Amino acid sequence: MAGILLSSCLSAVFALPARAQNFSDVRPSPQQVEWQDLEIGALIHFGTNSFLDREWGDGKADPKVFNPAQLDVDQWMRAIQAAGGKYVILVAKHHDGFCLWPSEQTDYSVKNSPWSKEKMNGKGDIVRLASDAAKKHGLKFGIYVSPWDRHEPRYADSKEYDKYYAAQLDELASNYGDLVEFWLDGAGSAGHVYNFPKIIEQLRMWQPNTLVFADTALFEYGDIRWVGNEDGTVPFENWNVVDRHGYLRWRPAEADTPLREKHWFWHPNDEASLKSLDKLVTIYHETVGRGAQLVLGLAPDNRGLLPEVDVKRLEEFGAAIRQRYSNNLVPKFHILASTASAKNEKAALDGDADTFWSAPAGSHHAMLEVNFAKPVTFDHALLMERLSNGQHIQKFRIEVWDGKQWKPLAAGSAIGHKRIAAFPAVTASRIRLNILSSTAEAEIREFQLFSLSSPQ
Ligand code: FUL
Repeated sequence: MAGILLSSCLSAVFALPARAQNFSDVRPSPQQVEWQDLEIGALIHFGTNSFLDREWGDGKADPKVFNPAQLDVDQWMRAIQAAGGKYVILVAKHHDGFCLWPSEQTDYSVKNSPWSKEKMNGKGDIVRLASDAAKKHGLKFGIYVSPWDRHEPRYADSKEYDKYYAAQLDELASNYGDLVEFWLDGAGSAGHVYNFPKIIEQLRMWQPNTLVFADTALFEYGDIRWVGNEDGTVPFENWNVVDRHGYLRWRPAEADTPLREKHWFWHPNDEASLKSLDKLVTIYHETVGRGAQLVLGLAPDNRGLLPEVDVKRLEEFGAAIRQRYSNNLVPKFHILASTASAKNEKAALDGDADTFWSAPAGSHHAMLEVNFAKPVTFDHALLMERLSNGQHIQKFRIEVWDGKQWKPLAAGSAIGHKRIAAFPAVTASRIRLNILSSTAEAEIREFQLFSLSSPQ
């Protein structure tokens, strides 16, 4: 009997971790918290495809075609910065298998290009140039290394290819400084078995802080998930915790979309596909404004430069976002009371995302009110939830006092890292965030209001 009791107690204890997993208890790692604050990144595609008017190389292109005459990685980084980007991911190897660094594992790389031989004294290394330039411009640096490889003969043998891939990753992870993100692309990999846990072990040895991006179907234990489309939109309420076969994990969404419609690599005479400024602003609202990361695909041309029209569009985009969200009406007009609770609330109303307001301990419902001395007109609200303790808010409304009652302006379920709500302009002196339901006490970093149609 005692034996039976003991074994049933033991099995209960051992079963605990699986049963204890609960959405609201799952928290981000410090690296994920930091990464979510970056908000905008860039993904750079450059390789033999850029010289051959191709999107997906077949792995047979001669390295001799890779010969940019005016390569200027500083120009790439300046444009990313101007767009408001905080990190850059370089496609070190795309599906064609051509490596932008002189890998010792293959001859299919820049080392056999005229660019390296003639212009770089045989030492050409685009990963080195780009990672140095990123650092110089204050951008975090990451890499995309395509698992699918259409050149490498070992691809036909999963085990041998895993060794090849791990050795390449070893080179990249140990030679180019801190990597913010390691992007595993899922295209073309269907049916192929990769030993990703082993590969990631290798990465972690050099890079304990790198976040792994992968489609949930490709790699179960990724730190960042694909948003599910390349249109630059989050078409759902955005929760950071996802369930993968009964295993819950904090896995924020990254929405990647190219600056030119449908094209990740540069193509000649393709200017018409450049996304308009309006489209990019909409994309920002539908990604960053829905709590996801936005990654814009940029394509240097066959000179090795981002086309001037692309640079101009990136500058316009960055300026438009800065201009839209630079005039937060809350700290400008909110009347600060001197009570202790008002001081706590101030942390969400001060325009400083590093401070936060906590609802009373143990609460599942709370309000945060803004009071203006005289009525103010606004048409957008920006909310940021503090996520270090998990994503807790599950239902909210933004409401205004019309003199008699509270009227809803906007409503939703998830707030997450950021939530931007647009509504018809309204003029009011009392506005509140009504947190109708939260799994634990809500924590708000920012509650901001803007008038985008008519500046105040
Ligand atoms: C896709 C790839 O097939 C595209 O070529 C591009 O690299 C994009 C970012 O991911 O899966």
